[in-house]
Amino acid sequence: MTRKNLNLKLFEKAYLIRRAEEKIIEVYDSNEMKTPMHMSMGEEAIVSGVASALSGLDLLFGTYRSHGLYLARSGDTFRFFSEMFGRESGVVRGKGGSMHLSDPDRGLVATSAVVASTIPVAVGSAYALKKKGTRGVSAVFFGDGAIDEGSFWESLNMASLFKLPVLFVCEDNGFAVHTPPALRHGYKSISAIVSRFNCSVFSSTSTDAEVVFNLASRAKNAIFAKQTPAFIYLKYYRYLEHVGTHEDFSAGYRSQEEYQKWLKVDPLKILASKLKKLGVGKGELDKICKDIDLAVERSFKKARNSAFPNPAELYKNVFHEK
Ligand SMILES: Cc1ncc(C[n+]2csc(CCOP(=O)(O)OP(=O)(O)O)c2C)c(N)n1
Repeated sequence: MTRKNLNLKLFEKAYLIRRAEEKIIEVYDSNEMKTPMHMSMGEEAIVSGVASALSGLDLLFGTYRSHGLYLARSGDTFRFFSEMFGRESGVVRGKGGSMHLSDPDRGLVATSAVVASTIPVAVGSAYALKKKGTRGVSAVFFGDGAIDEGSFWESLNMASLFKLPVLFVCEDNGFAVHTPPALRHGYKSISAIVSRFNCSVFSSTSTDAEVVFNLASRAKNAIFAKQTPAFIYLKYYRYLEHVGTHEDFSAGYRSQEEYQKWLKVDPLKILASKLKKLGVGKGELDKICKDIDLAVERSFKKARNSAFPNPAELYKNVFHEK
């Protein structure tokens, strides 16, 4: 793929994620969407970059902040919005909401509201991939807060010991809810500690999706070349509050100035200006955006008018079936 085509693909994914979340913001305060909402705005370079470096053989696992992951993998805004509205046509038939998007048929195995809970599951899946001889990896996305859980370290240890094809993707937005790492960690650098394991470590503070794509591609190659797991440490800035669709600068734990700095390197801005340099005209880019806007509008409307699940379905496809 040419650089231009790669950046076009990354832009399309990132723009779709941003537009889909902007649509959520338009209605969320009306309470039609009953699910708690953890927005991913600011994070688009990570999900679109890593997801584009993975293939259909690779499995994905995420957290409650996985709108981008689902959309980057599927591009399916109709099932996405349907899930937010709690409709039968939703990703998990309206029963999971924003925090439990999963689409095993497309390789998105699970996302969960319980911090760090998908990490050991991803390690188990990687064990299965290795046993079956499938040339795929289990890529698991989590925040820096998940590093505070014992299950992360146990999972890293097992993956390193058994030489499993796990791609650990740590998305550090600087806080676990409102608490910075300095108040949570008895060490300075996550990457430095993880690199003491039998695990390849990569890191970047870039919000350029192409940089993330290249890093994830190298990490994936290292998994097979060295027969070890790989860990990618990436920084981003969460634009909105921890849970909800508003800004929260009045909460006092972070500053507007910091936000303004990150806005200058907004992932979409970076991709758009790079595309310009790569010869994509304004008309071409506007057309791409317009087509995505239209698809988002249509699927949003259709989802909003779709049917709720039948109440008789309440206990079907859940943990404890009746
Ligand atoms: C096992 C568990 N403990 C505590 C919580 C409450 N909780 C929800 S989000 C969160 C912070 C997680 O921060 P991080 O992993 O960095 O993710 P981010 O929200 O920054 O994406 C906590 C402690 C939870 N959901 N699960």
